[in-house]
Amino acid sequence: MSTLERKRWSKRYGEWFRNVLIEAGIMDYRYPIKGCGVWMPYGFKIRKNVFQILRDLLDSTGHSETLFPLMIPETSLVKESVHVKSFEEECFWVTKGGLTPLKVKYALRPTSETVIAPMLKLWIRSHADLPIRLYQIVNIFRYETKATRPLIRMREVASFKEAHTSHATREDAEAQVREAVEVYKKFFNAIGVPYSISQRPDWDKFAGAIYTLSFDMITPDGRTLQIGTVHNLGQNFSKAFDITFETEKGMQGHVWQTCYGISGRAIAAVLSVHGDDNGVVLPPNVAPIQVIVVPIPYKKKERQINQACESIGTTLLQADLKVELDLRADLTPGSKFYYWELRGIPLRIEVGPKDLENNEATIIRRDTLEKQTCKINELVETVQKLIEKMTQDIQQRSWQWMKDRIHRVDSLEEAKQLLRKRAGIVEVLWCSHAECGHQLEEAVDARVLGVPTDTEEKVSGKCVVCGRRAENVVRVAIAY
Ligand code: 5CA
Ligand code: ZN
Repeated sequence: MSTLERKRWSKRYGEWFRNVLIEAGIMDYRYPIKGCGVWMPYGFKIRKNVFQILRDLLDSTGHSETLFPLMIPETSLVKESVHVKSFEEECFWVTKGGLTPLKVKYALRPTSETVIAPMLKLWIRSHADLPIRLYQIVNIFRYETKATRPLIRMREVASFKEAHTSHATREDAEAQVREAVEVYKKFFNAIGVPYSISQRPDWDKFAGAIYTLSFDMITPDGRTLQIGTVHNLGQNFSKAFDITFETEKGMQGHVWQTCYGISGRAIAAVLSVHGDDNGVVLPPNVAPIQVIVVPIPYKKKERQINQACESIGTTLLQADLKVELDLRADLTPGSKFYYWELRGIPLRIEVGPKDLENNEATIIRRDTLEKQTCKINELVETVQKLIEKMTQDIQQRSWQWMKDRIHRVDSLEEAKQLLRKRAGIVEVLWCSHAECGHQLEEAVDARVLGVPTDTEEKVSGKCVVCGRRAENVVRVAIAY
């Protein structure tokens, strides 16, 4: 993809994203409730692949999948005082059973700390029961008041992976936070999505957490999107719900907890970072179909060409590739190309009369649109190599793209200019006082993402706001 194409497409990113979701058969957002979308068959397959990668990573690191109820009695939700303050306004409330008003109303889960806590209280007796690492992939509901956007800001977040862990010590919970960050890094690397990791400022952490680490990506229009968060909950919920255990020394203690979540935004991220004017570009491990075979019909040779395509399909299938044939007779090859490019299929194989004659096939990469011919007997090897190369190239390109959009500046004016141009993430030095953080947000008309935790840097210099000695680098961006 040329940078020119990237530029045009990124200028109208919001519109591009909305259109591509429907046109490529991923999500239909026209459901008659705001903030609810329909996963269409093709989109659902992408969703399944993406979440399978996450499931495998969690399953292999000591997490167990569970399923808790959707509804939370108000009496549970109110127990943690900070949590409820933030979430009560964001909940959808069930107030009636049939026509009968409920004595205690139920919230549809906006997240599940207060669903899981009363059960942990019953399950945890002693240090031998710890750690407990649970996760579930469910829908959650949030009455979002900011502009809703498909996948990015839903009111029914139909794809929400939440993990909840409990530990015997503060140190164990700390270690779990680091482990969760590693899991998320592996996940985003696997789907080729670049990220920065920052510790959110205190005024923007998860309600009920001690601190929040956030994964943020840069969207094609130069804003940022929070694509995953890891929270250290300390003992806030365990004290509110009285989740105690007998320690090794025979004392009673409250458990230490963490939680971390990833939503359909991760899918928005995959679709967004790799896409272009022709549609989405799917990394081969996420694509429901990796290779689409399209015959180029030629008079009197139709049957032979179709047969050659079928034989290619069988060969690739035997090599464990996800391959399909497009033998639709009512469509021209051109409209088939358009159709599959829009859907982001990594490789297209064409067989025309000339290919047939030379015992060859033509292969086109979706990401670069480069064409090459290949002898039929070398096809499997070539396709496998291309898939590997494309996986690496996609990842490398998107990381480079992101790195080019992180800017270090030393004045508010420069920061403001860059952010106004939607140039990505801006880093400045900061004294770490909340006061200056708020002033910074106001001065540059953007959000503080937080202090980097993915780089190690000895900070020396002055706070960009007050001129006192700086303690940290801080990232600022126009966030979605
Ligand atoms: N209980 C914690 C960890 S599971 C929690 O709810 N954290 S959260 O509020 O930060 O949400 C986790 C992730 O879900 C966020 O990082 C964000 O990427 C995504 N998310 C949050 N709200 C929405 C929404 N309305 N639509 C789509 N994704 C969302
Ligand atoms: Zn300052």
